Amino acid sequence: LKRVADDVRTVSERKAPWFPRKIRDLDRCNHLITKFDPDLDQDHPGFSDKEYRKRRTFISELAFNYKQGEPLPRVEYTPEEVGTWRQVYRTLTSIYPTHACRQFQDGLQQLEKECGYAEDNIPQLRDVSAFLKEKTGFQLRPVAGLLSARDFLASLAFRVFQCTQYIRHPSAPMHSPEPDCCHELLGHIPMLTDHEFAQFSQEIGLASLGASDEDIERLSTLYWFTVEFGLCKQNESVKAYGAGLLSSYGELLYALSNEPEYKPFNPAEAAVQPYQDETYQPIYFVSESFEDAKAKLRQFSSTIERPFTIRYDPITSSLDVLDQP
Ligand code: HBI
Ligand code: FE
Repeated sequence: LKRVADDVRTVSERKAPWFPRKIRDLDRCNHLITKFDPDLDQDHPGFSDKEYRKRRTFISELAFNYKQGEPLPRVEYTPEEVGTWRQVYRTLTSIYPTHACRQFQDGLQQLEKECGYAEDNIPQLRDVSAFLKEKTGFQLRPVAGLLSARDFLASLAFRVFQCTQYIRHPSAPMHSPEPDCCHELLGHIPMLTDHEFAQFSQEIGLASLGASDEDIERLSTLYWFTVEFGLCKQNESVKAYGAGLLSSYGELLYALSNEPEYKPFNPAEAAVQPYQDETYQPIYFVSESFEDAKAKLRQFSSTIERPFTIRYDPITSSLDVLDQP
């Protein structure tokens, strides 16, 4: 009898998973996925490098000990780390003029002028966060590695971007199996200086709060094909805006070659498209514009069933949760 009763429960009776309601609750959104951890993954380029792993532990501790509202920790990078950054920075910036979308290039130019972006300097999260806060209201918090999709998306709802602060292993400067500061600072941050894109990111986050595991999986796939691997039309041509592309020289060239298949961006389709996290994507979605992508995302989000409505209050950085009638 009980099972029958469970099955006929309506959406409004189902218990939603816990979610943060105020920005300080993000201190509890720190569940890591250990898939690519150099201490546990034998294929990680840093697996057998004791010094590298020690360094990683030190930088991880900064993130684990961080509490919302504290000044972001500064890291003094070693000449070897800066050397890795330089190699990545040089290679990628050489193809941005032809491959990156306009918003990305504008953002990067401002960051070079105001935030210490340069080939001989790894920018500090504290400076970048202060800059973004003034531009689009986004701020950063340090994270020790790959976060669970639920926690990662939840932070976007508060315009908080969780950022790793370590750098990839020097033996593989052009590739990293996990997010690192090259991916965050070069791939993600320039786009977060754009208002439309910032809003798009926050809306994926808001849609994720209290969602079922299945819906989190769909939203995280949608995030993958937009924020990570998205392309967009720009003056008759196609350019990249996804951070996974803009932080990977090889895939950025490949994505804009005539090899992969393109599909027009459609959230319902992108949310269930199988994807690759080990090799290049066989399929990319092309948005008309960020305005258009945002409108389509809103439409899609409204199909996610939740027993409440959420409104974000930017004055207090907290959520109003309203029960539906
Ligand atoms: N964690 N640190 C970190 N950085 C990301 O870019 C990231 C993440 N966790 C999940 C994730 N990205 C996405 O691929 C989606 O699953 C949300
Ligand atoms: Fe990313």
